[in-house]
Amino acid sequence: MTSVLREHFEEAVRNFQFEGALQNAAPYGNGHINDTYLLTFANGSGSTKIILQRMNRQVFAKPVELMENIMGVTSHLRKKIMEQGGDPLRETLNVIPSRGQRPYFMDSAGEYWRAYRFITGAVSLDRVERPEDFYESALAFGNFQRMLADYPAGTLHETIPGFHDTEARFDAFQKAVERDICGRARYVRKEIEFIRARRELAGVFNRLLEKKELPLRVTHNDTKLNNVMIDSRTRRGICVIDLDTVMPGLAMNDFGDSIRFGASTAAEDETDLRKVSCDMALYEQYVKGFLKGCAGQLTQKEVRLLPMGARIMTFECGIRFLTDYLEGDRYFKIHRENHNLDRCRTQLRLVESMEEQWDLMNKIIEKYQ
Ligand code: ADP
Ligand code: GN1
Ligand code: MG
Repeated sequence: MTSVLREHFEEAVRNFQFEGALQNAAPYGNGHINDTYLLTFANGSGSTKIILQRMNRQVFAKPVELMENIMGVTSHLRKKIMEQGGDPLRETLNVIPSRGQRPYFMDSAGEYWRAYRFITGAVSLDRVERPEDFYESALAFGNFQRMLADYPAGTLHETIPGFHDTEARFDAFQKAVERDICGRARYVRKEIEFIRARRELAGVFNRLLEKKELPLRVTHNDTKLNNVMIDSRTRRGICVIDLDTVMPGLAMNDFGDSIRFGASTAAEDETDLRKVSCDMALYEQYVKGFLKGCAGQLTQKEVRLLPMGARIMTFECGIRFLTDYLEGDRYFKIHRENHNLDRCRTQLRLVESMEEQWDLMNKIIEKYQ
């Protein structure tokens, strides 16, 4: 931590309603967007863990609106969880207010911080360890969507406009290639061609939306496996986290984003592309869990389009990583040179793998429809 960041970090710690003496603080997790810290406070004979996050201001221009979304959504979920006899302290995020009674704290540099109770006795996985874990994550994301089906969608702020507008992502990519501000386009001709050859894929959902053939639902929009907490003892998917992008969206995209990350045979940043493919057994687990979690709410058309969601979300993510590489790595956190390029390559390889297995992906859906 730089000394300036430390100063603001300490300012933030002082300004939330935490109890006890700070024992330990360390960066935490593998998110690509926010700065996340795990804090441990000693109180009485025990200790309390807290997640403190500095929200990414480059990505989220309106953190106050964002926290308004999170307060609304978590209150709604809390009510449902209690009605079902669940544990609201473990099954949804719990925001800890600032000393000024707000769900965030703005430090003297104008950066926004927020704090959550740490969900104990649970893990967030960066890779599927057992197929059942992936099934559980699918159930959790499906349930999440179902529990928010009656949420007043019109009250949600759009925290990132056009977040999954794949066509707009495609256009931004084309611009980035044209401008080529870092002179990197010459290294990625093959990837550029791969994306350009699939231009039509980017517009598939927009065409259907224009024809009013798809419903907008309250969706999570960032359904990576590490955005769901799995109970360490029961191995149940207990809590969906990372609610920054909860907005009206498409069910297929929530399904698809999970597949691109969790059904891959390799890590998102694997450099040996021979190791990367879309695992059909994992895909099937997810189909099963997600449909069960959504409990019959999806239309036939949506169910039929789930494989398309996987292909499009993977394609879009590849486009986003390559765009960021071309623009000088300004959006996603990187930990090594060419990190975004490596990530882009796995996504494009996965798109290819899905294309190779396209019939099977659709057959599996038919089996559960
Ligand atoms: P990002 O937007 O950067 O991905 P997340 O909100 O997903 O940030 O947080 C990063 C990681 O921190 C998560 O993947 C998870 O491992 C952990 N985490 C976040 N919130 C909690 C929580 N309330 N309890 C336990 N772990 C959490
Ligand atoms: C980001 O925040 P995180 O790491 O859960 C990104 C997703 C991408 C993902 C790729 C707000 O997710 O859209 O699919 O990285 N989140 C945002 O790993 O852009
Ligand atoms: Mg996350």
